[in-house]
Amino acid sequence: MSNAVSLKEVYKDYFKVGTAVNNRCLDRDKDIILKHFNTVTCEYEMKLAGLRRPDLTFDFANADKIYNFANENGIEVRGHNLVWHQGIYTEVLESMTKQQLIELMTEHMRTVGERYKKVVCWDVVNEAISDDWNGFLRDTVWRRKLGDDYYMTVFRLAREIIPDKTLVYNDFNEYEEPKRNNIIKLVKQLKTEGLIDAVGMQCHINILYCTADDIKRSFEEFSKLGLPIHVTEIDIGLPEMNDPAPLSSMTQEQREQQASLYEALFATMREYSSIIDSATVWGVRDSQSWLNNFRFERECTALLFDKDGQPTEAFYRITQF
Ligand code: 9MR
Repeated sequence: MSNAVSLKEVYKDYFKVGTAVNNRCLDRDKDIILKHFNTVTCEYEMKLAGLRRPDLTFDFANADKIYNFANENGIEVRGHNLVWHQGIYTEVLESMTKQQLIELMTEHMRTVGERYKKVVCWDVVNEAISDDWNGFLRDTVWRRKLGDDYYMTVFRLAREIIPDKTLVYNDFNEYEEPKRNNIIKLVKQLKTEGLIDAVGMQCHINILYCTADDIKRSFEEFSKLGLPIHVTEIDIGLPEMNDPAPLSSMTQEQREQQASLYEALFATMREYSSIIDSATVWGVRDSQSWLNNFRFERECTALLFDKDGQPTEAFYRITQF
């Protein structure tokens, strides 16, 4: 392993630093995780379909493995997630009545609350806001069954069943103004009933769509909510998502832009560190990233460690300031 400085050490006076882990990377990347991160999020294993079989019976094996690894090593676990339009068995949920769905969620929250006592927070509702800027909510099975205020219902349940957890609303493309305004609208509604404790800004950004100014503006606007911020899923994609260009065609200029944007993101987070709980990168090394399989297969570089587990240019930029 390289003798690079430890990320969590560098950031110890600012915020916790995290990574998304899964069962496949846990053994391979153990040393990197232990050296650099003090919080982890399960990439899949704590989602509804990660915790349950298609007949909805529980299978805790995968989530337990990560939870136990984290506990044995004094690493915090973020709970991700309770209600989302993916990571579920849509057809099974679609066949249920409203009452059955509420019972399922009640049982689900009670079970994960009791089993994963040391999980500090839960992304209670994930990605409820529509990607259509003129709309408000995304169409999901939860919304169809529980109604347009389903996120209020779900947060009320969570407050009652897992009262000791930090309850988070988590969403992406928060750097786009129209989407951000909708996220803020939803968070304010939750706040009126005291149902939310923190906001999750995912931070999946891309050099083509997001500038340092956009980043700064989003932290400024979210800071006005008066809630702590969890930066939950950082990665900075290089190429156009719809362009199947191979990695080798990326220009030096684009790589430089990526490193600069990482630098700007972490500088902005340091500036807002009084309200930032944690900054989590969405994966340990590049070969793990969901971006490798998003829309088509392509080797991506978006994280802080490359496919060989070596620190990237972005890593050096965010640790030298
Ligand atoms: O990175 C995750 C990938 O491995 C899973 O297959 C996928 C579906 O469960 O979810 C990915 O993570 C998503 C996260 O849970 C929520 N925000 C968007 C992330 C990237 O799709």
